[in-house]
Formats: sequence, C-alpha cells, structure tokens
Amino acid sequence: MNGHVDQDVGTTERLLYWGSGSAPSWRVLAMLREKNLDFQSRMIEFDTGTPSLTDGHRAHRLCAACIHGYWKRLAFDRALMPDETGEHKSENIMALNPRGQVPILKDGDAVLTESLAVLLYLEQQYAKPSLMPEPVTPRVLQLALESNNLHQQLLSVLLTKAEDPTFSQVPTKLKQELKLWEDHLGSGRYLCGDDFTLADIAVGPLLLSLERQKAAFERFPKLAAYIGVLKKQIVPA
Ligand SMILES: N[C@@H](CCC(=O)N[C@@H](CS)C(=O)NCC(=O)O)C(=O)O
Repeated sequence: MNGHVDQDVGTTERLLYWGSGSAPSWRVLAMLREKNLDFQSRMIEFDTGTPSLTDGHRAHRLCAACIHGYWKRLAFDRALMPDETGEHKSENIMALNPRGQVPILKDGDAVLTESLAVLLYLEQQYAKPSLMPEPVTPRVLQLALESNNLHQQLLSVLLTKAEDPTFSQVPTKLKQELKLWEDHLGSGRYLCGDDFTLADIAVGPLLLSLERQKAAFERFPKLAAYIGVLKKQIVPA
C-alpha cells in the first residue's frame, strides 16, 4: 500500500520525510506512487507561525517553509520572524540533511535529499514500471533537470495573494519561464510525447502548485491542457 498520509504506513525500510505544499516532496510522492513502492510516510510540520502565511496560503496548502525562506532571502526584518523551530530543523532531520529541507528519502542504507536525485535514483533502482524511455531519451533528462528553473520562479510567487485569481501579480520572469514550458509542449499528451515520464513527474508538481495558487493559464493554452491531464495522473499532496 502506498503511504501518502500523515502517519507511518507500511513496514518497509523505505521512509519518506515530506512537507505539505512542498513541490519537491510532491515529486517524490508521485514517483513512489508510479513505481508502486511501499514506504513509511512522515509528514513534517514546518508551519511555525510564519507572519506572511495568510489563511489563503494555508487553505491552498502552500509551502510554509518556502514562504518563510523567501522572506529571509528578501532580508525581511529577522526580528519579526519566528525562530526556525519547525520540524524540518529538528536534530533528527538535520542529521539526515544539514540543509534542513525535505524531501528526504531513506531507502535501506541510502539517504537522498534532493528531489531530482531521488527521482533518478528510484528510476535506476526500480526499473519497472519504467518512467524513462529505453534507450534513454536525452529530452527526458533535459526537461527533468531544466524543471529546477521553473522551481526557482515558483518560489517568487509564493507571496502573491493566494486569492488573486487574475495572475496579475505574477512576476515577468515567471511568465517568461512559463512561455518556455508552453513551447516545450508539442502535440503529445505529455512533455515527451504520449508517455508519462520522469520529466512529467519533475515538472508536474511545480505546475500543479501554481495552479493551486489560482494562477490562470489562459495565455498558455498548451500548459492549461497539460495541467488538466496532470491533475488526473498526480495525486494531490
Ligand atoms: N532542491 C531541493 C529543494 C528542497 C526544498 O526547498 N524544500 C523546502 C520545502 S519545499 C524546505 O524543506 N525548506 C525548508 C528550508 O529551506 O528551511 C529539492 O529539490 O529537493
């Protein structure tokens, strides 16, 4: 049975630490599900009362840790910030990932802390069902890793009002990034044709997170259609 709830599930030696609203975590959850892999699920709590986290953000399950981190990068007055007491900074998590970030996957003796590394590892380690065409298609690898550019831009919109349905607050750089992904989509159902691949798992949760923020995709019709497809394939996290 696949675990993606806030409790231990299964009896395997596979354990995933993840956070609600965390797109990188969502990638790993989606991958484990596609691979039909059992795991114990540990959803960590990183909402420590971040002042910028509105009810709208909470309702839309946006990543509290990202919002917090974004304020910090903007050099928001540290005195106004709560201490980073969220579970992601606990001794237990820091011992596994000194960056204090999730997702973290323990698989037997292996510990992986970067979501894209986890995807590649799982694909390599558990080949079936395959999410990588054989022979390896450069495009799948290219787009899977290129998705990190979109992730960077996604972080920049986390502070826009979750209730804003117009997408008017979306920074120009994000729009430019979305245009690139619009152009990446061809006539196939997915990013690399008609097969669901690792590239879709890398990109999907990022787009679904944006959609969760009520971002309107009217000016990106291919992306809008793709998101509709992804919503049927990728379980919310
Ligand atoms: N590059 C990492 C990013 C992981 C990440 O940013 N995780 C966030 C949640 S979405 C986190 O744990 N942030 C806590 C912090 O940075 O303090 C990955 O892809 O796994």
